[in-house]
Amino acid sequence: MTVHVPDRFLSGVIEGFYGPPWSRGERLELLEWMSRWGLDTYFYGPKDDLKCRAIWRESYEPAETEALAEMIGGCQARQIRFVHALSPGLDIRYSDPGELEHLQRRFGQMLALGCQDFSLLFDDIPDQMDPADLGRWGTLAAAQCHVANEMFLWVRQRSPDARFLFCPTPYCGRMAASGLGGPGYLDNLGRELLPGIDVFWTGPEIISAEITVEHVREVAARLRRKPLIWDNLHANDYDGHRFYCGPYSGRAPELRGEIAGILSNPNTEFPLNQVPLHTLAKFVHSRRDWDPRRAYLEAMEEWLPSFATIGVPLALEDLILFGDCYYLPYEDGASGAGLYEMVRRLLAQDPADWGPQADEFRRLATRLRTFCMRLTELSNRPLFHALHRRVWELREELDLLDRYVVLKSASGNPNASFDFHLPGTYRGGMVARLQRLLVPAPDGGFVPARMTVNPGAQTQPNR
Ligand code: GDL
Repeated sequence: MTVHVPDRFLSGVIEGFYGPPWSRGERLELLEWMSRWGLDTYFYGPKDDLKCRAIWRESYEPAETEALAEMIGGCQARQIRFVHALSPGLDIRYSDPGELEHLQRRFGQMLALGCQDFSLLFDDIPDQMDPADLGRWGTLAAAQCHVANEMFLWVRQRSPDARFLFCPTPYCGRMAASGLGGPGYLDNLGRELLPGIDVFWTGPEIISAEITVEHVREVAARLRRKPLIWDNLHANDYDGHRFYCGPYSGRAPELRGEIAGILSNPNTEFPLNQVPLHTLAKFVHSRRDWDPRRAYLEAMEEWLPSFATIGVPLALEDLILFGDCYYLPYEDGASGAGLYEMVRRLLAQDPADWGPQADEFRRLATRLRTFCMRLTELSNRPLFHALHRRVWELREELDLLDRYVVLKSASGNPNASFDFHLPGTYRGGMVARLQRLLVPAPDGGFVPARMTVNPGAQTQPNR
């Protein structure tokens, strides 16, 4: 059988994060966004759909197939490709032919629902194989290629135009450089994986600030195909305190010619993804004048109606100030960065020298705090609930800083004592104490905080 190599650029969304999968209503809203903005692929692979990963051999029950069929139909009605993913890597026995039968039964169930495109994911699994598999295949890459090639041919016989996407065990530059998956993993993949199969790649890192043409060309040479970008730029499942509503950025438009497509795996909380996905679509369709900040400002303007309240409307410039505080993993938006710098400089100085800077900070902080407080009035309750806990935290920090600045300004005494939260309440708890034991260093490593022994039995780092 000759296999045709896909040439259509894929653009769209991966539901592939850890945490609660999106609801039916959210997925249908996503399809509306995608068809409005021109994104063509929806990838179904939530890590916490047990039947995608932990118990991948088990078929879906009728209630589950009903929801999936609805989604497949919704995609077809809008010319959006629906890709179904299985992650068998946690416990698959590569040399057991019965495992291929399980995969075929699972994909067969999805084919019967109208799904035409499939994926096998081998991310986030142990890179050890059992001795029987090792004896038969020699390397993890060879074993995975065997399973993927077999499944790809099986799918193509039933769905001749199928896209078939494969996620390797080392799926970013850092993982490959560390030898994850065994020596020569990517080169083996390049040689042994059939040419019609697309291979996912997240860039130099799992969360890549930048993905350059050069980087992608090197990967393509090893994989012997253009990689398909699985973009975690806006994923937030690895840190419950954060979310990202900044623009799609750090990728030049020229990149599009070097890859098989871009699928974004965004924030776990669906309502927080409007600007990330809208700006991704703008990037995909942009010409040479691509400007992420401009795309962000335009997308924020379109997001503003979702912030309708039961009272006085919220202002766009306040939404932008707020969004700038939750911008991108490695970057604050301009006004968020300005606020941080303002307060950082203030605290580094003797309060006696603060002058008008203290008032300037207080004005900006009050504006942001008021915006945070007014989010409780949002008519869109799912949006409010998605924001609520992080916003509460921002508000508490702004409150704390404001009270600190007021106290120190009034007393003129830098040593005046400052009692605000009952010890052990706000920022307390075991996890917070653990976090204070190792502090981040500028190179991304962690170093022990200076320790003092608390006579009350707990050992705590200096604050
Ligand atoms: C990952 C996981 C992904 C997760 C993301 C961010 C891939 C291929 N896999 O490593 O499911 O959401 O990091 O935490 O990216």
